[in-house]
Amino acid sequence: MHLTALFDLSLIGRADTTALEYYDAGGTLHALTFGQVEARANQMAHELRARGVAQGDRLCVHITNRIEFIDLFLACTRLGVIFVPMNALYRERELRHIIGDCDPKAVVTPSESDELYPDGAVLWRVEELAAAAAERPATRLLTPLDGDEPAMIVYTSGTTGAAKGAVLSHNNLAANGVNLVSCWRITDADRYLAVLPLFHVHGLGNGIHCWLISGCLMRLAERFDQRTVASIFRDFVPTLFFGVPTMYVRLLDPAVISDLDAKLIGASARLFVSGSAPLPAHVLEAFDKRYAHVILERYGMSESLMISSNPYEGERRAGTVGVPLPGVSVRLVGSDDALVADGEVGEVHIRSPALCAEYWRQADATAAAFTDGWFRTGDLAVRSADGYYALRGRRGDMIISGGFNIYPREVEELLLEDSRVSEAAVVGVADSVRGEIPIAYIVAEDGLHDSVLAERCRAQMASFKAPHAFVRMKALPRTALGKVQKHMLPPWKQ
Ligand code: MCA
Repeated sequence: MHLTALFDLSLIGRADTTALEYYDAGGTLHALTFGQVEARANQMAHELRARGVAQGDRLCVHITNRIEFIDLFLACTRLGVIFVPMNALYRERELRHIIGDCDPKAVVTPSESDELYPDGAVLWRVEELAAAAAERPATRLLTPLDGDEPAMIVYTSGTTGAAKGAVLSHNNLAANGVNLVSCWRITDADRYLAVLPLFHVHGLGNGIHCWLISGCLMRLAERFDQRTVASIFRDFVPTLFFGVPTMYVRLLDPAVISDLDAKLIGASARLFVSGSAPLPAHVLEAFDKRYAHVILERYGMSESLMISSNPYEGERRAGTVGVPLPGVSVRLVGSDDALVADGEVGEVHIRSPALCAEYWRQADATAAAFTDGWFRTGDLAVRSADGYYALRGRRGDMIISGGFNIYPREVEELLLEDSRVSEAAVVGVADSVRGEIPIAYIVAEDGLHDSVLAERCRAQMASFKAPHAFVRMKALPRTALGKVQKHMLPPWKQ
C-alpha cells in the first residue's frame, strides 16, 4: 500500500480538524488542520520535484523536530523519494558515512555548520527550502508505486562500527502503524505529545504514523527538555505519550514534575508507552504510584519496527516486552540452532510484515542477518509459560544510553586514531537516569589528558557517544588469541 493512501484517512478524511500544534523557532505555538498539513506537503513535493528529486532518489534530512521535518517526510512519501533521517546530534564523521553510503540527491540542513558535511554534498538549507515551497501550488502530486518500494532508509550501526541502512518499505511502515493504532486503541479523540526525536523509528515510525493514521491531535516539541516538559504537559494535557525510559525516570523527579501535576497528568492521560531501552521494573512501579498508570512496554528495532508489545487490555508485566504483535512470528534459537524451551534463553529470530527486506546496497550484511527468511535480531530473550517475552541482553556489546544506541567499536576506533592511545575498550555501566553510560578503558601516554580525548569525541561524534570517564590501564585483559576480555575490566567507580 502507498503510505499516502493510509494517511488520507486523516489528511482528507479529517481535513478541517486541528491536526498539529508546533512551536516556531521563537517558541510561538501554531496550529494546523489536516487539510493544511496536506497542503504544505504538496507544496514541498512541488518544490522537491522542481529541484529534480524523483522517485527512488534519496533525500537526507538532518534537522531537529520542526514542522519542515513533517513536510519533507510527507512530500518524499508521495513522490516515492526515499527519506533518510539523520540523528541531529551526529557530527561530521557519522554524517560522512551515511551520505557516502546512500548517495543522496541533497542533504537538508539547519542554517549553520556547513563544515559538518562532506565536500561535494549538495546542501539545502531548511529555511530556504521552506520559503521556496510556500510559493508553490498546494495541488496534490502523487507518484503511484508498489507498497514494497522503499519509503525510508534508517541507519543503524552494527558490531562492525559502520552504520548500515535498513530499507523500510511503504508496506513495512503501514503494517507497523496499523498494528499500533489498533493494538493500543489510538483514536481521533487522542492527544499525542511528541517529544521523541523524529529522526529515529520510535518518534517517526511509531509517533508520526500513529498520529496520521488515527487522526488524533499531535503537539510537537523540539525535544524532551526537563525544564519545559512540565509546562507542556500542563498546557497540552496529552492522553497519549511515547517515551524512552530516561524520560520516565525524569518524570518521576519532583523537581521536574510536581506531585500535584503528576496527579493531574495521570488523571487525564490514557496511555504511556516505553521503548528503545529496557524499562527497569522499579521505574514502572514508581510511575504507577505517582501517575496511576502502568507504563506499556514494547520492543522493536529500526530494521523490524515493532516486534512485541505488552497488552493494552490484560496484564502489562514489568520486566517483559509482552507478546508478538499481529503478523509477527518470534522464535528463540539456542547456540546449537535448535529452538529453546520456555524459560531458557535464546536469540530472538523474527518474521514480520514490518521487517525490512535488506540493508541498503549491502548484500553480504543482508545475507548474514537472515536465516531461511528469519531475521536474527542479536537480542536474547526468554519466553514464559504463558507467552510473555523478557529480554536478557544482546549477543553483541551495544550500549543504550538515554534510548540512543552506541556501538563500542565505533568509539574505540576513534580513540585509537590518536597515536598516543595504544589500546581502548569501551563498555556500558549502569546509570540510574540514562540506563547505561559509556566508559573508556585505555592504555595511553601519560601526557595525554582526558580532556583532549573527551573534546575529540564530542567534536567528531554525537555527544551521547562520548565516554563519561577514561580509566587508565597498563594493559587491557586479553585472551590468548589477543581478544579484549571486557568482563575482566576492573569495575568503574565514580
Ligand atoms: C538530547 N539532545 C538533543 C536531543 N536529546 N538534541 C536534539 N534532539 C534531541 N532529541 C542534546 C542536548 O541538547 C544536549 O546537547 C545533549 O543532547 C544531552 O542532553 P540532555 O538533556 O542532558 O539529555 P538527557 O537528559 O540525557 O535526555 C536525553 C533524552 C534523549 C531526552 C532522553 O536522550 C532522547 O531524546 N532520547 C530518545 C532516543 C530515541 O528516540 N531513541 C529511539 C531509537 P549538548 O551535549 O550538546 O549540550 S529507535 C529505537 O531504539 C528502536 C527502534 C525502538 O524500539 O524504539
